[in-house]
Amino acid sequence: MSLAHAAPVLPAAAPSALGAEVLRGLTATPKTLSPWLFYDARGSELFEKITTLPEYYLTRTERAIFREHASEILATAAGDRRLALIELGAGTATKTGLLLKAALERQQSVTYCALDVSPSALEEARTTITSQFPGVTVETRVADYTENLSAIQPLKNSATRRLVLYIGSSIGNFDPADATGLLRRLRQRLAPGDHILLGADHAPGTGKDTATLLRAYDDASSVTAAFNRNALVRINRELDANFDLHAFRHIARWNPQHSRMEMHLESTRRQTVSVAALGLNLNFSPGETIHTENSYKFTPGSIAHLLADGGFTVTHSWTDARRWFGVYLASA
Ligand code: AVJ
Repeated sequence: MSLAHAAPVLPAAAPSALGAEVLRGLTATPKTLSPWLFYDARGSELFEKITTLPEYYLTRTERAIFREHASEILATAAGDRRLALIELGAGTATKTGLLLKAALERQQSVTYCALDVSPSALEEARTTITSQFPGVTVETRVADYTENLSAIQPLKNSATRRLVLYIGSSIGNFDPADATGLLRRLRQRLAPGDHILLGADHAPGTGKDTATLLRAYDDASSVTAAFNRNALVRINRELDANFDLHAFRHIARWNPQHSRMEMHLESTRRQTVSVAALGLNLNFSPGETIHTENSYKFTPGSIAHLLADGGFTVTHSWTDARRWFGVYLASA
């Protein structure tokens, strides 16, 4: 059959998850993009670099808490049972080693189930953990834990308790209602006596000033700025857009009403950007921003409240000497 007279083929509307998100977010007022967009290969690399910046205290502070308290954390979660560990958004699982080591000091073998959307990160996690800790059986699940927690199945052996690791302040990316929803869905998959270990960054107040937070999200070497702009780099490449990277400024601001750090990309001038793959033309006025990320900051009270809404009870918490970061153990 000849196609010579067939109707012209129109570009499929938003064929990909990225296309759907760009269509939704950049045609909204105000313009927004979801932070998951940052994490292509380059963005994941930039984030890894952020975690080693002098200004980004979060990763090293949480690691120091684990270094000091891992045995106590594991002992408290275990009680008189064996533990199985599950990690949400495991990534390459660089901080998890400290907890696995402490688990292996209590029991000869440990199963560790790592969930992440990135197959390559999970393979890296498997390789490092199995070589470092022969006693750990690594299971990996490629899954978006915000949509699918089916990797977490009831245990056949009731002598084992589960400890779900949700560390690194990842919870901070969710609005309170979404965070509560996620915790509730997780709670449904757990049994009484199972625990969640939640790492949360603390709001400014006693011991931490707002300037410390602003520096953590707007570092002197501009790695965070590059991480933020990477959302546009990715849209240019994957959706054939023409964002001028020099015409969008990285902004980090503290929002005290919502107790969150925000990242935006601010248009430095009036401009029109085309996203060819979506057949979209976007107008920006000078100073208009794309809101790219929220990072909620907590107090011990607000975390206890959030966990309670999710069906968990905080039993113990640990922090650093400056109280900049908190690690919260809560029972199902
Ligand atoms: C990976 C969500 C915990 O919010 O601090 C780092 C991401 N954004 N610098 C955070 C991020 C800017 C990070 N989380």
